[in-house]
Amino acid sequence: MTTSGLRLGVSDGVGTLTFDRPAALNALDLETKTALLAGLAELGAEPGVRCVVLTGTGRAFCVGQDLREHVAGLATGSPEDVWRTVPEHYNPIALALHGLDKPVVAAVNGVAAGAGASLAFLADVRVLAASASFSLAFAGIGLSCDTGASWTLPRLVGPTRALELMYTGRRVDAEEALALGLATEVVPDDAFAAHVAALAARLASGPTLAFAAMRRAVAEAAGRPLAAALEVEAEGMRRTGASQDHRAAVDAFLAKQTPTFTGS
Ligand code: T3D
Repeated sequence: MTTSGLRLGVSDGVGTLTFDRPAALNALDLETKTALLAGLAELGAEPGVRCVVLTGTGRAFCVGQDLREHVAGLATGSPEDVWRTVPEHYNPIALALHGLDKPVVAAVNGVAAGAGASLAFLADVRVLAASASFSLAFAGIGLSCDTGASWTLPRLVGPTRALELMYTGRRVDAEEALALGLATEVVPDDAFAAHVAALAARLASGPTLAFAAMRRAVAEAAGRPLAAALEVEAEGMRRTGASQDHRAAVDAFLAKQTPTFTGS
């Protein structure tokens, strides 16, 4: 299904959201932001979707805010109207992505800039095509940062490197992204689509409940003392320990068989 600048597809347990405005390097206009928020809600609520992939069409992943729309808004409306997009779109999108109870893969097919980079940083796994790159870009247009970059980036690369990347907005190519910990893996361009499909299929056939509990535990642990993290872990273990997936997988292990996970 295509809604404005975004395509949503579901196949074999994998929900894919594809930015599809290649002529604008998949910049986020109002329609695309609205569709992204709705798409995340739809995939999040669909139990048959067990892994979510975010990717782009053409030579970009996503280059953040559509600056043509932004400038047109500043020219015709009040600045307050333009800036409402942060609390009304970018923040809910970041929270929706972060709050999904299934693995999220950013398949970074090309350049990811500004809020486009921030979206990728919110994923659990960032697979980069060899020709892909990141740019924090915000400083280049005299802006701060949004869509969670102040929260994700220091956690990924440490505060000093995070500020260096934000201050300069410089291009970080795929190999450097891997070295910095911004990329989980880098794949040659011609093998990229097949690699992402295999990875997503693998995650979608995994123990969904356990993945969701891990996702939550890791996110919650980030800003909490050890004792609180241990409580979240204990609750996750209690819930996943009561699942059919767990029982079936333990039985399969003892019988030297391969488990089948159903997400129940
Ligand atoms: O209220 C609010 O809106 C606040 C929200 C802010 C959130 C944000 O995301 S702010 C950050 C916005 N993004 C940027 O500042 C990135 C700007 N783009 C770039 O720095 C470069 O284009 C790239 C590094 C991403 C890629 O460079 P390059 O050399 O590969 O391509 P290019 O030639 O610069 O761009 C190609 C076309 O895409 C060009 O259009 P044209 O001349 O072919 O008609 C360019 O204008 C267009 N384009 C690139 N980025 C954007 C864009 N069009 C609209 N919005 C963009 N963000």
